[in-house]
Parts: sequence; structure tokens; C-alpha cells
Amino acid sequence: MSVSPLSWPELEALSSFEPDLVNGPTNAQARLRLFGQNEADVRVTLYRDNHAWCPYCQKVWLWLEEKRVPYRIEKVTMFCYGTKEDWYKKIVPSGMLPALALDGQIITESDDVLMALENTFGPVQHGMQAPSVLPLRQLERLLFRAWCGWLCQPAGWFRQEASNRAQFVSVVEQVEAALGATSGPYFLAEFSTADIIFTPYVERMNASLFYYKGYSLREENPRLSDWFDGMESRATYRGTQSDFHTHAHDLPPQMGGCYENDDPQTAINQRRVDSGPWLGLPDVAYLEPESAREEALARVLKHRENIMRANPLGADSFGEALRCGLTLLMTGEVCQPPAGSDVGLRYLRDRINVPRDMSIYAAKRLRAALETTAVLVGDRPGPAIPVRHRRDQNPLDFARV
Ligand SMILES: N[C@@H](CCC(=O)N[C@@H](CS)C(=O)NCC(=O)O)C(=O)O
Repeated sequence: MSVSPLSWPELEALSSFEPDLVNGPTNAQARLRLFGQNEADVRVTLYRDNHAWCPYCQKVWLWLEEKRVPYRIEKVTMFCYGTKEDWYKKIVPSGMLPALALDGQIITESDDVLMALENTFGPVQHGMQAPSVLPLRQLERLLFRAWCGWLCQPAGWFRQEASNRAQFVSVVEQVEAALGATSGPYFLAEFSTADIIFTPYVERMNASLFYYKGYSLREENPRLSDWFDGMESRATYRGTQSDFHTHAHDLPPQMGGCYENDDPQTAINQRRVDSGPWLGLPDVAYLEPESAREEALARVLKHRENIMRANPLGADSFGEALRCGLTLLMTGEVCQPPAGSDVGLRYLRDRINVPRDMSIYAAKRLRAALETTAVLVGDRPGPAIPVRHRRDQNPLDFARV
């Protein structure tokens, strides 16, 4: 039976989710991190992308969170989402991210940033230049190149696709062997810089190969599977972690194209990532926090004016459909949205960005509520997600909070 959607005030009453962005667990929305220290002690500013997507930024972000070094965050637009801020180009003329201000001195290049941080605050267990870490850093680059060689080349004739895949899998075997050299889940006896170095691209490999190649890195490789579980046991990593949907659609403009193969599993995986069900995908394995739905609601409420304005249905028509989706999210009650709102609901479903907007389980719950609501009125897809840029995600549209 269909019920009437909750009003905005009724929805607001259901939302008390308010994370401690300054001293609490890692969160993409934070602008200042103190870890219980004084603001006067802050020596570091991290310049990173608005979308919490840039892999090199994730490396530095994770490092700072692991070391609990107090820092500020300044967010900058990446070229593919919009226009680079002039103030940032004055600091870093190339516009490249990340950059770090350490005691007022600007450092670019993520590896140099990590080394400067190590020199000042000490390493995360074993540092960038440690004899145990150096070969692992080389292995990470080898894996990266093999991944690009498979993902970013048109599948072409069958043998080329097969050899690109074989090349990647052979490097993964080396990674499995490296992980197997220790008894714990990490690359070295304890969590270290080596794990931080591998994190951004292994996460993106897991997502993109699942979606474009029908290959599940996390499920097919037991050591990597344990490594992902180990990473997910850390609140630091969970705060930076993205989901398959976000990576699958943010990677193509960044990588200059991601090419799907004709493996039947690829089509199955794509349907699942795009249309659900999202729970159970191998992009996350830790238990869902109880706060997931409330978090999703709080994030939508905070930005609801902008969300409605950006929607192709327009603010007036989309509001009721959105309230239907949120009512289902919070109460489990099905709520019939206005005729024709399937397109608007799926537009939003496809533009939830993890972890920029919310954490991974909150996003899965919200995508599911929007999709279940959309199905009630139609099966039309939302406007296509662009593949050459992502200016549909221009942060300027969300600047008016
Ligand atoms: N070697 C650099 C690479 C950094 C890099 O490629 N950053 C990209 C984002 S992932 C960037 O800033 N591109 C400019 C832009 O997209 O605006 C590092 O390690 O820091």
C-alpha cells in the first residue's frame, strides 16, 4: 500500500546525524582536523579535490589521518568537473593536486609530500625510503601500468584483450606473493606506508575491472581480499573509501577512457552497479553501520535546495518525488511519486558521490530508495552520465549551502 510522503519538517525530525568533523572519524566533509589538539598547533594545510576522488590526494589524506597530524583542508576543483580556482593557481600554477603547505612552504607531488611529512612528523611505521617499502612501491607502479594497459585500451581483437588481462593477472600474482610474505593482512608485519601507497589505485582497480572487464579483484585473490578487509578495519580508510558506482563513472574522463570487454559477466556487473542491488557488491565488506540511513537523510536535507535546483525535473516537480524516496529510506513505507519523476529520481541516484557526499553504506541505501521509488512510475533512465568530463558534478552548483 502506498502512503503519503513525509513533509520536510517530518523528515528533519528523523535526522539527528551530526558527525564530529574536527575530532571524530575520518570524513570527507571535514575542513579542519585536530585529533584532540589545539587549532594553534596546526602546521599543515592539505589542498585536495572537492570530490574527494583524486587518488594522489587520497594517499596524503590517509597518511595524515593515520598519523593524526592536525591539518586544515582546502578544496579545489579538478579540471574535469569545472573551472580551477584562481586563488589555487596563484599557489600552484599547474593547478595539480594534491599540494601541501607545511609551515607555510608549498610542496607538490604526492611522494614528495609524504617524504616531507615523514621528515617532520615521522613515518607511518616504515617510511617511503625504507628498504622494505621501496620494492613494494615499485610493485605498485608495475601493477598500475598493467591496470592501465588493460583498462584503457580498446578491447580490440580477442588476443590483445586476453594478453592485457594475462599481463595484469601476472602482476597481481606478484602482489599476492608479497602479501603472502607476512602473516597479517598488510604488506609488512604491521600497517605501514606501503599499504597507504597501494590503497588509491587498488581501490580503483577493484571497481573499474569489475565494471569494465567482469573481473573481481577482491573476490578472485585471497590475499588482496584479506588486505581489503584489513584496510576496512581502519576508520581512517573507511572515511576515504569510495564505491563502485562512483569510481566506474569518475574514472573515464580522468583516464582518457575506460574500455569494456564482451565478457558476459561485464554486462551483468554493469547492470548491478548502475541499477542495483548495491548491497552485497564487493566494494565493501565491513558490517553496515546503524547510522547509514540517517546519514543519507541528513546529507540530502543539508543540500536539498541545490539538489532540487540541479535536477532535470526542476525544483518544484522534484521535491515531492524526493520526499517519497526519503520516506521509503527512513520508514520502509512505499510512497507513490508523481508521474514522470522516474527520470529525476534516477538522475540523483546516479550522482551520489562517495565519499564526497556520504559514506558507502549511506549511498547504497539512498540509491536503493530512489530506485525503488522510481520503479513505481517508470523504467526510463536519467540523463546519461558524461564520459569525457563530469561537469554535471560541478561543485559550483552546490556552493550555495
Ligand atoms: N605525480 C602527481 C600526480 C598528481 C595528479 O595527477 N593529480 C591530478 C588529479 S588525480 C590533477 O591534479 N590533475 C589536474 C586536475 O584534474 O585538475 C602526484 O603524485 O602528486
